[in-house]
Order: sequence, then C-alpha cells, then structure tokens
Amino acid sequence: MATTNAQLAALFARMADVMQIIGVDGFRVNAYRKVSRVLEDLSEDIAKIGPDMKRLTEIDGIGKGSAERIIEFLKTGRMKDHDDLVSQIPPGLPALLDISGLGPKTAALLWKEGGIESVEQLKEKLKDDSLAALPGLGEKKLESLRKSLTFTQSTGGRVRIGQAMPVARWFVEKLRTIPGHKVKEVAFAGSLRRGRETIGDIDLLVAAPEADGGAISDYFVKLEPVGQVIVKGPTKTSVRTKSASGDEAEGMQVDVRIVPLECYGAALMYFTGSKEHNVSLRQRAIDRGLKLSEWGLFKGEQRIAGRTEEEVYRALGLDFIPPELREDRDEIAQAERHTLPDLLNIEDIHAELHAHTTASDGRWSIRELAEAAVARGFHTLAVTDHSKSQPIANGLTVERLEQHIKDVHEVAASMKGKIRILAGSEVDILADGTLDYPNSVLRELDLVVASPHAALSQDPEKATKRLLRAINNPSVTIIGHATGRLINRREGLHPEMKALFAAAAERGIAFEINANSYRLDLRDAHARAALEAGVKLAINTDAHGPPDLNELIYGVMTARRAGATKHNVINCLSRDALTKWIASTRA
Ligand code: DGT
Ligand code: CA
Ligand code: CA
Ligand code: ZN
Repeated sequence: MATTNAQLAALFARMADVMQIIGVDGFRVNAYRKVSRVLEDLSEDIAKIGPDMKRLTEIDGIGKGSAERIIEFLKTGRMKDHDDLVSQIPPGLPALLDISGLGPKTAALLWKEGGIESVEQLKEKLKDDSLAALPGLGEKKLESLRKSLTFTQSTGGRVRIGQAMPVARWFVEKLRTIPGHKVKEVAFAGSLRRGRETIGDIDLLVAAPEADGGAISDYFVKLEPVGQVIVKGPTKTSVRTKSASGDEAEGMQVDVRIVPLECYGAALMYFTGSKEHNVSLRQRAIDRGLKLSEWGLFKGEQRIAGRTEEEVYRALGLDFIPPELREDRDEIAQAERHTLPDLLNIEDIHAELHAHTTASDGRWSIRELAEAAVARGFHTLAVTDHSKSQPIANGLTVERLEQHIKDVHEVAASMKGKIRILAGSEVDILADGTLDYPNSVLRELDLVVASPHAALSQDPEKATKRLLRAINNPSVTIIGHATGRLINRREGLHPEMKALFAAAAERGIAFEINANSYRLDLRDAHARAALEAGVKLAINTDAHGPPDLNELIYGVMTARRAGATKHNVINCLSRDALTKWIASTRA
C-alpha cells in the first residue's frame, strides 16, 4: 500500500476543494487536482524517492511548486499551504463534498449564505424549505440533496472492496514476514474473501505457535498504517487504520486472529462466513453427531478435521465451497450433490473489451494501453473511447472518431502478432434509448459497447424502455455498466432487469460486469439473473490509466458470486471464438 502517495494525493485534492470553496483562482485548482491524480496513479513509492527535487520534478505532472510541498511533507509530516487553506473554512465543511451532487460551488453557497458548516447542520436545515430562498437552490435541488443525503448515510460506513483489498493485502504481506516469528499461514477472511462489493471491516487470520501470539500482536499494532488500537491480546487484536487525509472521521477497522496451525482451516471457514453459511454448516454437523466451531470439527472430544478448509468440508460430506458462494443460498445442497459450478478464475480472462485512451478521458495512449494488455497476456483488446454526447469526458465527434479509428488501426498493425486490437467505442445510450452515433458510423466500428452515462435518475419504466431500445440496436455487442450506479455515491437506474436479460438473450448479446470497484455493475445479483436468463457476461475494467487493469479481480469475484464459469464469460473465449462470437451479434 502506497500510504505516503495516498496521503499526499488526499492533501492536494483537499487543497483544490478548499480553494474552490473559498473561490480562489481556477488555474491552481486544476493543477492540484492533476497532481493528486498523478500521485494516486504513481507506481513508485514517494517515500522511497525521498525529498529529492530533481527526481520528484522528473515525474510527469509534478512541477517545482508541488515538489517543494511534497518535500516539506516528507521532511515534517505537514504541508503549511494545506493547513493554511483548511484553516480558512469550518472543519465540517469538506465532508459536504462527499454528498453526491454537492460540489464546491454549492458548498460555498450553503456556508456563506446559509451559515451551514457541517453535514449535521445541512440535515437539520433540509427538514423544511428555508434553504430554497438561497440563489440557485430551489425546491428541486433541495429534494435531490435530501435524497443523496439519505443515500450517503445508508452506506453505513462500509467501504468499496477496491479500497479494502489493497489495505488487506499489505497487512497480509507484512504479517507473512515477521522477523523472527514462525507465521505458518496468513489470509484475509470475512466479506472481503467472499468478494462482496462493500466491506464492513477487514478480518485477518494468522496461524502461528501459541507462544508467538503476543509478539505478533505487538508487531502488528506498530505497523505504520495502524492508527488506534481497539483491543490487543495474544489471540485477538483489533485496530483502526489512519485515514488517508488525516481529517476524515476515521479509517477502517482491522481484526486479526491468531490460531494454532491445526485449526487454521476451521478458523478460516468460521471467519470467512457468511454467518448464515456458518449456521447452516454447524447444523449439518449437529445432524451428523458432530460439533463444528472455529477450533475444528469434533466427534466428542476428538478433532476429526481442522487443518484445512477442504478437510472440514470433506468430513461434512461436502465438496469444497468457494468463498464467493458461501451466502447460504443453495451452495451446501450443491456441494453435497457435487453440482457446484466450476467458477472462472482470473487466469481465464484473455481479453479487455472496454478501455479508454487520451483520445477521450483516459490517461494513456493507445500504445501504452495495448502494451499493458500484452503484459497481462491478453490476446484481444478493444479501444472504446467515449462518444460525442459526453463533453466532460472529451467524447469524440464523428470527425474525431474517424481519425481515432485510423490511429487505432495503425497501432494494431504495428503490434500484429502480439495482440489483436479492435477499434471500438463506448457509445452513450441517450435518455430515450437511441445511441449517440448513427448506425452508419457504428457499422464502421469493430465493437460497440453501449452504456448509459446521463439521465441516471430516470424512473424505472423509462429506464427499462431506454435500455431495451439499446439492446435491440443491431450494432450493439455489449451493454456496459447497465445501471450507472456508483457504489456509496449514486444509486443509478432501476430498470426491470429480467426484461432486459430476456431481450439480450434473444439478441445474443452480452451484459458487462464493469470491474471498476466504484461500479461493479452488473452487481452480483444481477449477474446471476443474467446467467439464469442465458445471457453471456463480459468482464471489463473500463481502464482509463495504468492501475485500472488491476481492478479486474473485483469483476471476477463478482462473476464468481454470480456462479459464473469460464463458459459464461466472453473474455474467456479463444481469439478465434471471440471473433466469431462478436460477428454473430452483428447480423
Ligand atoms: P462485514 O465485515 O460486515 O463486511 O462482513 P463479514 O462477513 O466480514 O462479518 P464480520 O467481520 O462481522 O465477521 C467475519 C466472519 O466471522 C463472519 O462472516 C462470520 C463470522 N462470524 C462473526 N460473528 C459471528 C456469529 O455471531 N456467528 C457466526 N456463526 N459467525 C460469526
Ligand atoms: Ca469483516
Ligand atoms: Ca470483523
Ligand atoms: Zn462508461
């Protein structure tokens, strides 16, 4: 985990927010946002580079001024400019920006004209219409703020899997290599291992000799990202991580359990859950005259299984159940009948079919994207930049698209033999379901991913009609991020998914699981329904820059939660089979 990078990125982003709220010049705002993004995407650890002006300014996007501020932070742990800026606004104000649809301009208005200094005060004032008198606020805007606020609160402190996973992996790596201690196994468990889209807390499990427990806990609580220690002992320790930007409420809770090796499998099962799955397994054990706990599977006093999960499942007369399926649906009955699906693995993915470049809002060239896809071992890549109605995303006019297609073909020709590159587009599905380019243009493309981006609070009936119309467009091969939801931020559309899947099955086109951890759209339940309707899935990262391809795993875990095998997912097809399949969707 690049903690320093994340801290610095958050500081620069916060400075940009505050400048916008107090209304200082736009140039520095944009520069700071850019630096924040650069730092977030940076693969090198800034702490490793150190306070080196020359090396820092060599990083693309970091100028002398930003480098000075970074150096100051590395040396002192503070950034004076940041502190000065933040001191000019009430401490509760930045939290307003986390409410969807509430930008710096509205925050400034609410503060300066409405006297609101915190989310709490905003909630209070929204109870009546007193704010409607403020310029530019009106009843409609207030209603939408009320909705976003309820939504923000209903997330209940759960974080995206994409936030939790890197933190968990970092801790697992550290615990695996404690100097001088015999850690035999380490894993993350809980909802994270089950691949849920949001995570309440991180659960870690360590197998080690009992005598080492105290020392392992001592080591753990001293690790750099640990903020507050909640409890600490030789078998169970809980902490809260520091938050990335220092002034956000708090970080994530991390629970660590330390168990002897002989019950590691039973403990891993117990702490992976889900709770409901555990309850059913325990009942199954009781029905067989056995007792199951985190210490093992017992017959009377004797432990008959516990070292591995496989061993425990087998002793209960079950096939191994992959963590993503442990939700107490029908997985236990299937494991008994040997009919569990053979879930796909990340290694089964051989193609990326939705990715952006600098032609629209991506941060890398066609060639850089293609090299990254080659490095992943993919045989096919579709370059799918935005279409014209997405001006914020620098969508391509028909004219620019024509040139872009040529550019993609040129790179494709030069990389022949290494990877096949398709000239595609992520075409906007407009509010009425028509697409953002005419069919004559769409026919020139090798692949059309059609996705909704605007009008995302449409009522369900309109949304259903809209998407049905797109599905039935003969140029479309994949429906991208169908609902447009953003986890913890925006609810998105609520179309009648069953009707959509029936139409997609009829047309023989695919629905995407967008693997970006903000999206995971289709979500697990929708993907399951798609499979039940006989619809093929696509798993795409929607990559805009170098780190984004790493999000693939979240799409794969979501597909696994839906019970998908490699035969359900078009990105798992061989090169030739994929070509044929795409052709089959374009009658
Ligand atoms: P989360 O953290 O809210 O995203 O969800 P989980 O599933 O990670 O839940 P968590 O962290 O409270 O507990 C981790 C696992 O420990 C859970 O999946 C199953 C197990 N567990 C926790 N409490 C209980 C319980 O009261 N009964 C049973 N059978 N299992 C429990
Ligand atoms: Ca948990
Ligand atoms: Ca927990
Ligand atoms: Zn999109």
